[in-house]
Amino acid sequence: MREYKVAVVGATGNVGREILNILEERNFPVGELRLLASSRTAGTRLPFRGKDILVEELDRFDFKGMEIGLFSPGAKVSDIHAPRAAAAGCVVVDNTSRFRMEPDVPLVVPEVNPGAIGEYRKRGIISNPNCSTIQMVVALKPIHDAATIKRVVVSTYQAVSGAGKAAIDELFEQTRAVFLTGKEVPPKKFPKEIAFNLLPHIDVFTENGYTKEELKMANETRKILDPRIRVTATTVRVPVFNCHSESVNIETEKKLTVAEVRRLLSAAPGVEVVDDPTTATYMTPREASGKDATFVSRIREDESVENGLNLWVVSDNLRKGAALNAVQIAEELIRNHLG
Ligand code: 3JN
Repeated sequence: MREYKVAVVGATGNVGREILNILEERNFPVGELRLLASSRTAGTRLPFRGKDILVEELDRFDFKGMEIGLFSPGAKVSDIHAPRAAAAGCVVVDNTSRFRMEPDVPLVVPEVNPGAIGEYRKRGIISNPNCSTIQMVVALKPIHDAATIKRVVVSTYQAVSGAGKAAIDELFEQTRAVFLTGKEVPPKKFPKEIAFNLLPHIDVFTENGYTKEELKMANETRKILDPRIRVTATTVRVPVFNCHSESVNIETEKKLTVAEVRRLLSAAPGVEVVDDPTTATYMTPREASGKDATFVSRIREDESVENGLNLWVVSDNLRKGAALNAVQIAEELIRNHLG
């Protein structure tokens, strides 16, 4: 089998490191691997297949000869370097929000809309959706295919790992300080204290009162699944280290029973149903961490409307929500497009 020249951009971040783990775990056909980051972290080394690989400076890197770029350096950096890589012939899979809503850039979740990948030829860029969107659409897709979803109301419970390494440290340090000394630690990464708390505030507020994270979920879901679906979101940061959870309320055109939903989801790619009310069986973020699946629990009919459903959806935001989805896109790309 042919091997590919792969660049990982933003290699030292939470998602970058997870991309390396997943390339190794899934035995992705990497011939040459180049790791790139800002001048702040360039010069460090990261392990891959038993070797320590030098992290090089992105600003000075020439993408010529590279075939696949897995980018998670932040939207501002992707804005500059993703088009530069694409112009050099390196197909970019970008984890940031920078290109997601551009009409000539495909926004892809391989279990949901793999056919969209072919559109990469227009700009040389494929966008990876926001983590909260990815796990939701994986669960919605089989329901939409069977019964046509009209409207979705979602509330999220998002782990601090989604906000980066400094955010993980902040939850840890604040929790320890409150527990050991009873003292408050002033917030740095988050707008208020996150330990023993909840913040209904992810990304920045916009003019209509929604945060950008909430608008991302609505707009991206429509682009990936169906522009006719109405979506409203409330996104909440919780003091959980890893894995996002979501309470998802759905209205469909056609009626589905709980048994039918369970059957559809059990057969769906990437989904694992963990749901048995008789034994109080459901998924939690601690148990989903490090796993690949999107877990669905608490499947119920919403009896307050005609055709309503409630789901509890949990997934590892650094894996399926970011790194794994990006590597799955790259797998699809080499299987059907790059040759
Ligand atoms: O906070 C989370 O749980 C997810 C964060 C996602 C995120 C954080 C900073 C910048 C994004 C994203 O993927 O939408 C971005 C961005 O690319 O805008």
